[in-house]
Amino acid sequence: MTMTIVRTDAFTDQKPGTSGLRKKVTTFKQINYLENFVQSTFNALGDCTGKNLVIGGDGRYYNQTAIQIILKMAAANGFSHVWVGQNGILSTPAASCLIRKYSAFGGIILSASHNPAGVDGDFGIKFNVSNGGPAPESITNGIYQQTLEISEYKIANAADLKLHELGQQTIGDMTVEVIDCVADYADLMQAIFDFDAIKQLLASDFSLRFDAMHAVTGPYAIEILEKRLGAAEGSVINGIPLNDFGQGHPDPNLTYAKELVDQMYADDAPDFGAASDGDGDRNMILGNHFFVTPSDSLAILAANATCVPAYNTGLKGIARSMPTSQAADRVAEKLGIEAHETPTGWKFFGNLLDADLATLCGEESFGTGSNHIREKDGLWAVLFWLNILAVKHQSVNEIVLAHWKLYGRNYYTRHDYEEVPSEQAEALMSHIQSQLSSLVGKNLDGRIVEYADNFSYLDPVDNSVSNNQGVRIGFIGGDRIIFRLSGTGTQGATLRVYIESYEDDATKLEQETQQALTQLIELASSIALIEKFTGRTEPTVIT
Ligand code: VG1
Ligand code: CO
Repeated sequence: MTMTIVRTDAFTDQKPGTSGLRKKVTTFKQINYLENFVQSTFNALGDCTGKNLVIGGDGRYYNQTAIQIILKMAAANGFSHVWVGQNGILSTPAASCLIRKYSAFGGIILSASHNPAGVDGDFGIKFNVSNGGPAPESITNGIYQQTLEISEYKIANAADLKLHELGQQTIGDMTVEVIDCVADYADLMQAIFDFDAIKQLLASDFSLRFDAMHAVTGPYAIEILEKRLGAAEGSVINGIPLNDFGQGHPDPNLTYAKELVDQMYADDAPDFGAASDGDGDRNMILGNHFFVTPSDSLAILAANATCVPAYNTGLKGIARSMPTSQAADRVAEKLGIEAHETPTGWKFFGNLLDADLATLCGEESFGTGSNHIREKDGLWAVLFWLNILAVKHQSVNEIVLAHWKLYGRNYYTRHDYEEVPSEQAEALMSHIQSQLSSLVGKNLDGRIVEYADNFSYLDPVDNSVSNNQGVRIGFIGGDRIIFRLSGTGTQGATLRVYIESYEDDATKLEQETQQALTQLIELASSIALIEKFTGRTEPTVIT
C-alpha cells in the first residue's frame, strides 16, 4: 500500500459538543475538514497499529463519501481490521452493540442524529471507545487539542471499497469486513426480551405503528417488528432510509413526528405507536390518544423492569440526566437502589454502567437505554414497552395512570428556542447566572428557592469533574426550572428551558401539561427575560 502525507492547516471550530462534532454538510465538505478531524482523533488515541474499528452511519447525505475517506485514513494510520455496515449503514445502538460484540478498540459513527439531512443539512462524526459508548470528555478534549495543532494527515492511495458487497476486502494490510447491519443487533434484542410473549400480543387484537421517519431504523424495525415478531406488514411506516430523510426532521416528538401523532389521535388509532430519530437512539412512545413523556417512560420501564427476562433479577441503579424529571428517582427510592444524576449526554452514563452502578439510564430528550450497550437505544425502548404490555395485559394509558397513582406525577415540559443568535443566548444565560446567589431562600410566586446553581458533576468512578452543565433553580418540594444551551445545534444557539412540578393529589393527575405548568413557565420567562434578550414570545418547539 502506498500512502500520501497531506499538509493541512488547523480549523479552530472542531470542538466536539454533546455528541461529537456536528456541522453543516457544507462545512464538512471544505477541503481537509473531515480529514483533519479524523486524523486528530487517531492522533489523540495514540498508536493505532494493529487496532480495529467499527464504522457506520445513519445513511444521511455524505455518509458513504466520508466512510471511504475514513477507511483509507484508517489503513494509512495502521489499523488492521474494520467492520463496516453494508452500504455504510449502522444505527448508533447497532454500532455500540458491534463494538462490544467484536471487542473492537472503538468505533466511528457518522451521524447528526435528529438534525435534518441533505446537501444543505447537517453532518456529524463521533468516536466511541471500547465499551461501545461515546468517548468521555478526557478523550474529546484531547481530540480538540489535536485539531488545533494538526499540520498533516495520512491517507492510503487506494480505490474506493465496495460497501454494498458483504464480505472481506483489503486496503494494504487492513481488512475491511462489510457486515449485515441488522442481524447482530436483532439477535441482541431477542436475547433481552420475551419475544414469545410479544409475538402473542401482536397476534391478538393489537395493532402497532412504528414511524422510522425515513431514517436509519427502517431496516431494523422491519426485521424485528414485522419479520421476527410478526407485526402486520405496513406496521412500520416511512421505513426506507433516504439520504435526506425525505426532507423531514427525524426528531421523534409531537411536533416533528406529526404523521404518526395524527394516526395515534385518529378515531381508528392503533393501540401502540412509536418513532425513532435519525440514528436510531431516540424513541417516542404513544398509546391510543396518549403521549408518554420521556421522563415518565424511564420511570415506568424501571418500575416494571422485572417483566423483561434480562432484568428480572432487578436493577442495580437508575441514572438520569440532570434536566430529566425526578420521576425515576421515586422509583429508585421505592426499589431501594441508587439514583444517579449526570450532565446531559450519553457519555456520562458509560462509567456508571461499566461499574454496575446503574442498569437503566435515560434522558428527557426521548432517550432511554441500559447496560446492554453504551448508547441510548430507540428500538430497545419500544420492545421494552411491548414486553410490559404483553405481560401486564394493560393499555399504555392504563399503565401510565397506575404509575402516577402510585408515585405521583412529575408534570414536565421542555421549551426550545432554536436558532437564537449566540450573543443573545450568552447574554441571557449570564443574566440568569448573575441572579443565582441572591435567589436562594427567596419566595417566588409562593415557591421557596431551595438551591440555585450551575450544575457540576463529580463522576463517582473516575472522579472527573464537569462544570457548567446547566443552570438549575430548585424549589422546596421538588419543583425545578432549568436553563441550558444546546450542544448539538449547528446554527446559532438553542436555548432549552426545562420545567418540572410534582403533584400527588389523586384528583389532579390528569391535567393538560402546559396548563398544569403555566405558573412555572411564566416564572421562567421572567427570570430569564426571554423576550427581552431574544425577541421571542414563544418557543420554537414544545415537548
Ligand atoms: C441533545 C439532548 C441530549 C442528547 C443529545 C444527543 O443535546 O438534549 O439529551 O443526549 O442531544 O442526542 P443538546 O446538547 O442539544 O441538548 V442524539 O439523539 O444525538 O443522538
Ligand atoms: Co440520535
